[in-house]
Amino acid sequence: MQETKTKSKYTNAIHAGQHPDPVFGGINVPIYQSSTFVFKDAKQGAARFTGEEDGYIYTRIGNPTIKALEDNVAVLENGYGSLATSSGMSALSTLVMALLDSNSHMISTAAVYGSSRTLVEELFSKFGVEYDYVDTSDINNIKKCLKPNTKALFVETPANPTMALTDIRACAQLAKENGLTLVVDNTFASPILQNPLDLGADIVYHSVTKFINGHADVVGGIIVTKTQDLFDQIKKTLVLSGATMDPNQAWLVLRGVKSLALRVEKAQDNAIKIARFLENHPKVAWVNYPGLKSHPQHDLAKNQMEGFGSLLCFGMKSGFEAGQKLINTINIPALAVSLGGIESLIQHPASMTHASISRENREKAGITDELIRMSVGCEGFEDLKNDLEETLSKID
Ligand code: LCS
Repeated sequence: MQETKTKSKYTNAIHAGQHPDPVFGGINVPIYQSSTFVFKDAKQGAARFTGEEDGYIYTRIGNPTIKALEDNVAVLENGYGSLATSSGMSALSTLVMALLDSNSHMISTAAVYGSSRTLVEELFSKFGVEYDYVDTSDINNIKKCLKPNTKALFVETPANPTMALTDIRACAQLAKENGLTLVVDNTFASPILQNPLDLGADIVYHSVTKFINGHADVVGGIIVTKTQDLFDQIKKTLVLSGATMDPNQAWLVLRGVKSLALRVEKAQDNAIKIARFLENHPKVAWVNYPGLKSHPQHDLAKNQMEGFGSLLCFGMKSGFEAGQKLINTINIPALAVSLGGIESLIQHPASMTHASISRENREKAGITDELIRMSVGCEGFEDLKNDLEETLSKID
């Protein structure tokens, strides 16, 4: 399925999977806003359904605009193929449905996006899926939870919102030894900075709402598999569950992805400077950013990532109240959830993105009340720094 694997990520983000409109030569893939596709005759319709003939049938099963996005991200992640979904959450629910059943067990990173955990704890548990959420930054914690019916290991690295990392190569080894499918949520790194399939993972998925689209105007998800077998298994689940993407959504994401490498580069250049600024600020107690030497897994970040990204979290010396004051008064970063967009955002995970997790589980996962998460965008660094400096100066 791949075509431009050997080119740079700048080139692939712009060109992979993209073909000019075959009718008029328009440079962008058109929005094929059609729910269904006309067959020349009954024989052709039947041949499309059996798979004897390639071609489109119905948009839930496949659509040329969605396919262009899928081909693009498959190349960026070095995968066999990819499947676009209606949201990041539907990418995850499709994977759980495809890989697990009422007799099986999964292990996952504890500090994942709040709804990702709640989905399994509250919804899939109703269908008999067993789970353990552990600190996967220590491989021994995963080993301790292995059971005869463990089928899949879900890892989010860097983790939302703690920025803890998990060693993907070590997990891949463990997964291989124990017959597990290793799934990595690569949303925080984006395909520009980390390619889990190259490190031994079987499946990678993204909330494309974040970096891949990058402009806070689409909710979407994507799954990339390493093999055709996994692709076929997941495609069947996705087409049946109907959690597919819409062509309009796909077209917007195709527009966003063209600048992915540039946005990631600029945002992380800002983020490392912001992280250093905060780390040296007398009112800030701690900063978690994989690019700082103080990050406990800084070496792992250098080893498995091609950059440190643009998400960070921190706590104020005077605690929760000071953090709340900061997010209420800061000017440029908007007080809003989501991340990975061109604009900076700031939020309070314990009461917002991770509020659906019990306090006990949140605290065990390191998501304390004082933790503030910032998604650093592509604004001018001096503007972001001056804004933070001025805001901090007004907080006790
Ligand atoms: N995976 C990660 C790492 C996420 O951060 C999110 C959403 C999802 C999956 C789900 O994707 P969605 O369905 O929203 O496209 N994270 C959010 C966050 O931290 N703030 O708002 C949404």
